[in-house]
Amino acid sequence: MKQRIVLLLDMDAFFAMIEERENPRFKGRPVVVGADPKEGKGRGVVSTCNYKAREYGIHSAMPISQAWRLCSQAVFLPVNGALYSKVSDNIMEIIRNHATILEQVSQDEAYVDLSFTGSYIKAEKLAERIRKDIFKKEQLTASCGIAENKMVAKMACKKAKPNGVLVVEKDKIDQFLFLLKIQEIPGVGPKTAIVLEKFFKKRELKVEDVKKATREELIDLMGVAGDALYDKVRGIDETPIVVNGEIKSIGKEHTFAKDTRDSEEIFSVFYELILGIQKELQEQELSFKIITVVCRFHGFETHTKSKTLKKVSKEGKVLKKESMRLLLRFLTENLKPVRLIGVRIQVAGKSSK
Ligand code: TTP
Ligand code: MG
Repeated sequence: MKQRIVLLLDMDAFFAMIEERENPRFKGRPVVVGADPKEGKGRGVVSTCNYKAREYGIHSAMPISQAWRLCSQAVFLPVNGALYSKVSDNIMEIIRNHATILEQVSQDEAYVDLSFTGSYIKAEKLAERIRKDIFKKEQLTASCGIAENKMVAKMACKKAKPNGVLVVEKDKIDQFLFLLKIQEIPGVGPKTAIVLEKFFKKRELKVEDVKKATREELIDLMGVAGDALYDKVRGIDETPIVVNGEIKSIGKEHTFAKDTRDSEEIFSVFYELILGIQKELQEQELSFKIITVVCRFHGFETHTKSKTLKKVSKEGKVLKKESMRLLLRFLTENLKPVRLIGVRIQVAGKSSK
């Protein structure tokens, strides 16, 4: 069976980092986003805070009055939901430019299927490219966990934070889980931890301790949650990535390190982009009808050209021929150096085999 590679990308201190970006004067200061602290008398909670504020013990869901007591000199800001939603959409769009199968699980977090890269090394390189792209376009940092399933990817991402990537290969999962506290397994809260501590007659349980119980014992203790926990402590999770909505388009783009008119360079990069799309088309058995090529020239002048096919196709050679034609038209019509090229197809549906 083909190896599964799952990426979990989660933005760092999401709301707070957006506020820092918008207000450079807050740089280096603790920033808390949430309810109004009203000089310590405020009600409501902290939505999030930056990493500087976390050094004072402040965290999400903490009463805002407590956050005030911990660090009254922090910058306290209200939640600007409309702005964060817009940024969230932009982030998801950036990720979609690199990979198609994506499940957004919250405003700042998405699982992405990177199995198509074929190896953990290539998946890690792609994760770095996505992070770089997000930073370039939004001046925000993201962290990534990469593993063969969603649960381990999520745990790896947490360990990679802030601004990092952690890959946990399949044969390293046991080692990764070995010394973690049982509460670090997603879904194990304080109440479950107490139930387990009673059962094992031991405090501060590690994942390794819980592995000593049989499946039956855990089911007796916790019902279906116990059944799931038996697998979780072994790093087993077969939950699929559920794409939100339908896959509407597949696109790839490349920004040249230096603006160029070297047609050999331009066409060879373009060909790689086409191959990438072709691979995804085949893997997901999709067909297309509209092809769009984008070209950004020196000075940020951006143009797109599209071709609508007479009938739906799933053929890589059709994609190649038509998109190369569009690119050629760009290069003959405009003689400026090229900064970015991209190609996108509008998915028409599942192709019949
Ligand atoms: P998280 O990803 O949980 O937190 P974060 O991005 O602020 O920090 P990090 O991932 O680096 O640990 O949540 C994303 C956003 O969701 C967060 O910026 C604010 C919001 N949020 C709340 O409003 N209330 C909460 O209790 C949590 C956990 C998050
Ligand atoms: Mg986050």
